[in-house]
Amino acid sequence: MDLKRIVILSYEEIIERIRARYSRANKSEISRLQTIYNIVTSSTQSVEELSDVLRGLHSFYWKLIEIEFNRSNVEEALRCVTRARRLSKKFWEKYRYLILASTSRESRKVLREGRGRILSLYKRCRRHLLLLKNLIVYLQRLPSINPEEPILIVAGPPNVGKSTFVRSISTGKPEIANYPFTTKHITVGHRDYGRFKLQVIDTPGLLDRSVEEMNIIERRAIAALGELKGIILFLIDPSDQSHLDINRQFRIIENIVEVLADKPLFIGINKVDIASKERIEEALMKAEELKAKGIALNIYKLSALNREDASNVVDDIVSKCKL
Ligand SMILES: Nc1nc2c(ncn2[C@@H]2O[C@H](COP(=O)(O)OP(=O)(O)OP(=O)(O)O)[C@@H](O)[C@H]2O)c(=O)[nH]1
Ligand SMILES: [Mg+2]
Repeated sequence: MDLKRIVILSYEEIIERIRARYSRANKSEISRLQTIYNIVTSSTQSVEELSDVLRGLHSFYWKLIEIEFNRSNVEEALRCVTRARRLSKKFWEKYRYLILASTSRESRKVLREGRGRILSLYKRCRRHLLLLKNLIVYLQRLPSINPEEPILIVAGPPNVGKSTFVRSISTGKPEIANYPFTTKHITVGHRDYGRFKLQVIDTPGLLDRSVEEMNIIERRAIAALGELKGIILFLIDPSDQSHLDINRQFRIIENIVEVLADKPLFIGINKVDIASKERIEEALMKAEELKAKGIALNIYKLSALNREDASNVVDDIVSKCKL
């Protein structure tokens, strides 16, 4: 999507622009009204392009928009601005005619009325214009993901090493820190396999609660897990660094099984360099249960800090999924 050229001004910015242009010239009433009409039109022109972009947007991006902005608010905003554009054209045509038909004394009054009617259309859209302006900035910052190309989604509880894994095996450079919810947004890195580029998606951590109870940060991860046709690597942390015990970490998988639908799921028992043997065994047993039930396709023991380890995992997943 090409959003770089799309700009929508807020109501205040539109007024500011009109003021700057208005004070410059000693113009006739007609050209003053034309200036106003031209400015409101050009400042909101992108609303049509934005509508086109939104119409073609993949459901993953729509899910994210829903989380941040609420879909009906976006649709209402588009309707409001589109209506203002349509009606301001009518008013411009009407008042241009009225100015032409009036005496020079009347024409000032007619101009004032025409300007008032055009501007009040946009004033009514004040909060909608702001929403669309923010939406464009938000869309411009979203990672570019091609839903048709292979995707590996790295998910799991907070602080288990998801970002470390993504950094180890791809061009992605997500922030890493030893506390939960370091990652707050979806990011993407790439891993080149020659015949294709694997898109590796880092997601925010999930807690063991129902999807309905999840906060906005977790729901961003759910948007990726639910809407992208990807392979999932779910990481588990059996070390003492984990904030959730092993049972609770595995419960997350049960909670999101429906979201995952039939996507291939792999389990990575991470941080084996610092976890105790007993806890690794405990995690392995849990993972084996999921494998026996056909929920997980394969299980890996790894340390995401070790690039070779992490690379072997992703290469095996790619070959098992015949990408
Ligand atoms: N010893 C060891 N530490 C690891 C390993 N993987 C990650 N860590 C450490 O675990 C901490 C959390 O790593 P992150 O990669 O930020 O974890 P995350 O899952 O992305 O965390 P959130 O984004 O907060 O959900 C960091 O201090 C990492 O250095 C590992 O395999 N071994
Ligand atoms: Mg992270």
